[in-house]
Amino acid sequence: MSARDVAGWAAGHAGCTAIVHGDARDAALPDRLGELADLGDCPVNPADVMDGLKRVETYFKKLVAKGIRPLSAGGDHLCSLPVLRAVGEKQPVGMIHFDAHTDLYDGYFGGFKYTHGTPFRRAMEEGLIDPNRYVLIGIRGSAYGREDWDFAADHGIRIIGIDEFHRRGVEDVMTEARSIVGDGETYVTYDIDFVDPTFAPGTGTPSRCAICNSRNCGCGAMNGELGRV
Ligand SMILES: [Mn+2]
Repeated sequence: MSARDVAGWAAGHAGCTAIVHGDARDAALPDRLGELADLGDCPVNPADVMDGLKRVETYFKKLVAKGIRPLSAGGDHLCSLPVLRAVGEKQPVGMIHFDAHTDLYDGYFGGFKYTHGTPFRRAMEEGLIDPNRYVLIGIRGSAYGREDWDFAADHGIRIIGIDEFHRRGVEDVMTEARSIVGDGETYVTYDIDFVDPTFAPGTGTPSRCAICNSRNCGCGAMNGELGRV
């Protein structure tokens, strides 16, 4: 499907604004590297979490069915769960996860199952992620226990904590991350608290001793070469 087809499809959906940049003259622009369209905001329900998840899932399943590789931004990390339900529906995806926290808890805030701290535990339970192609990078900061780390260890999920990240450096860590996910379909997710709060203070759970801006850009560049979302 071409970008203009995507735009036409998006225009038929209430609330979607499609923008296609067809005449980019700078070869470095993303538009020259692929066919892109801004599909606007995904429908949500701010008054009902479970209904909101269903709406996001339905929206992204329509995109995936049309052969579109989605790139989404915004919301808290629970928003990744319905996206994974779409991209991992036919077979589990690999995952590179940049974050200060694992978001692999079973329950949060007294046992709630669908929160920003639990999305990837649910995704694992639903068979959406291949644990052997799953790597978390930058983990540190506050925690409520070791349950999430234990779950990761029990399932063979690789955690590269912030101390190891600093010791080895961007190139070495990303080389390992790319070898873990291999050539299969891979979902890349990025929590803003991966970056040190000195540079990105607008997050609910700021965690110090993270990476500076230049190293952050290094991770982004190496993921750009990965070429799949
Ligand atoms: Mn986080």
